[in-house]
Amino acid sequence: MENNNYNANQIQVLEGLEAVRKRPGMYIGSTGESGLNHLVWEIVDNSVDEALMGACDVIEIKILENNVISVKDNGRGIPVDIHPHTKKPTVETILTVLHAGGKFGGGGYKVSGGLHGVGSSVVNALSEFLKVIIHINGKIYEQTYERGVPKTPLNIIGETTERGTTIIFKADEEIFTETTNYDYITLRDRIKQLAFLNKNLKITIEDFRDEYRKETFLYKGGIVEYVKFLNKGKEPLINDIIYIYDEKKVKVKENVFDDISIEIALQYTKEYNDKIYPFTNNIFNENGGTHEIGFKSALTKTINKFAKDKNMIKKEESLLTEDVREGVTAIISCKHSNPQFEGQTKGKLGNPEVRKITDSIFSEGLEKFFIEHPTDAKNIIEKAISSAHAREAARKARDLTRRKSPLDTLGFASKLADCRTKDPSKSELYIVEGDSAGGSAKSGRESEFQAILPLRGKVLNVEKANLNKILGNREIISLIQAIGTSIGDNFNINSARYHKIIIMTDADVDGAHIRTLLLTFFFKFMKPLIEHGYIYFAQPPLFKITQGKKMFYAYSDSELDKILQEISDGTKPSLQRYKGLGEMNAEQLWDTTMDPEVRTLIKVHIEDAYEAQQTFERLMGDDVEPRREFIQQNARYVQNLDI
Ligand code: 1YM
Repeated sequence: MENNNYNANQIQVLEGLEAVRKRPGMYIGSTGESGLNHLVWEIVDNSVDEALMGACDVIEIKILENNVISVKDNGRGIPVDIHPHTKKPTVETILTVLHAGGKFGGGGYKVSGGLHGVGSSVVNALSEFLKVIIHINGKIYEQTYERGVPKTPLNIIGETTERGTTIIFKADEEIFTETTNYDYITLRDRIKQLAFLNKNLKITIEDFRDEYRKETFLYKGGIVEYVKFLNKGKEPLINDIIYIYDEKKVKVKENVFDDISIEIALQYTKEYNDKIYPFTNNIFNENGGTHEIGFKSALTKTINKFAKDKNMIKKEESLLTEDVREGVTAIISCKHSNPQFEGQTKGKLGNPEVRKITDSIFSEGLEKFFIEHPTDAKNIIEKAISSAHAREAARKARDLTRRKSPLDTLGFASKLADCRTKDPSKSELYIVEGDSAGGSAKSGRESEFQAILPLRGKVLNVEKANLNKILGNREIISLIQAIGTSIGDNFNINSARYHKIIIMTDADVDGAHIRTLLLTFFFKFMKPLIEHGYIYFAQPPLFKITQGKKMFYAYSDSELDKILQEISDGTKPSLQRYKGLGEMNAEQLWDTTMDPEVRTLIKVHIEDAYEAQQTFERLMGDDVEPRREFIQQNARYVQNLDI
């Protein structure tokens, strides 16, 4: 009877191991490098689980010669007593029977992270050899296996005062045909992450292959230090790293409870993107899940509540989740005794109860932080408000560019006089300062391929504009509509309606200012237009010289001198200085500035636009001095332009 049982078990074990060796991918995902690394994590996870129970605080990982891996912990040691069901030592059962891990664990707070929760027996089955050494109850036990099959009984090889488990194994080249070579950096990075996620756990990694190296990771601050590490080199918006921890027991049925803990660390930086990293039982959930949803809803709710209480936003307004997330770096670490994942890779946590638990733990903690740190709270809320404004402005601009008709619900018509050709490579758009010059340009143009968009200079000029305001400016909106590429992330160069966009402004301070604003706008929102060389400056003349029936135009002072000299004999010429484009009639504007046969266009390069952007930022700052400088410089600018 005993004997039959033994044989029956033995057959089951062999069948189990054979199944793993036949279809390793089912158990470790692949037999490539990721599967190879997986072997290490299956073993390390058991040590980390022991640390989670508070029974271990040091894990040593070694990559030995020939890519042999050794993992050692100072936990309780895998039990060596005879298992009642298999009649063999528990450790041998753990290492030879599939799915034995949890079942034999005897309950308690056990959270396990392995890909399919299959653990050590899979590693054993896929190893050319494996040795387990256990220090327990004053004795050292040892057993070796080959391809999952025990080669020795569990022997006592000495005495000890220590406790813990060591597993040494070599991945089987019959299985891992691609490579059995471990990449130090890959293993090191995950080990570092594990150390961040488990505060006070010391993990070392040593490489004994070619060049010896060793690194030790121990973070007393845990995920607080993780956030600090992720924000290195970024300017913080608040100095503190907010830290919140709590745990809950959730009744599943009579006498059965799930243990759930939620640990969150976050900090705001002055960046615009967010980095929210959710984990469950030390596994990164790339597709988020219920813990992340709970976190985001609590963040949004708490910030809105505080902003309203402090009258920073109106009662009927609210900040959206994307507003409050701007610049946040957060680690959400959930530990759950019975996690339910969606998708094979554990990419998404599914447990529904976790959403509410995370929401309530985080809301409560964040509100407490806000009350204790009102200045930080104010800075965070202000950042979210400015993000909301930028979003709103960008949305408006996008909506407008999507509308087909120039006359729309906004109740204003674009003043664009379009050209007839629909071929962008032949089309030109003149952006003209002022309605009167716009009128001349419209009459003087070659309407087959030249389009005119008059801008009311004053509107732009008085606009002490931050860019949000610029985007709300109807002149700018007309411009976006006319060009057709949309802006920012939605920009598409292929839908540009003109391959020449020509800025035609007066050669004075106002003109220079408008040009600066336009370039800044293109630089910030339609940069590729500049990079493709689609943006130009028109070059209107500064002087008209008339002598009898003859007419000359001078585009600079030196050119004027030259012309005056050339015509010096004869009747005295009359000289007109153009103060603005508006002083030219349609014919003159065509002859001097718009006729492709004679005009000169200045192509704008990205450095010009960058310069304009810098100028713009200086001008819009609080400092008066740069504005004075700008005005002074522009006396010269007018002349520089003509060179
Ligand atoms: C280098 C790998 O496996 N350590 C490890 C594993 C176990 C324990 C301690 C342990 C767990 C429990 C009780 C329990 C495991 N034991 C089992 C089983 N390091 C490594 N350290 N006593 C010791 O979970 O109750 C499975 S894993 F099932 F035998 F208890």
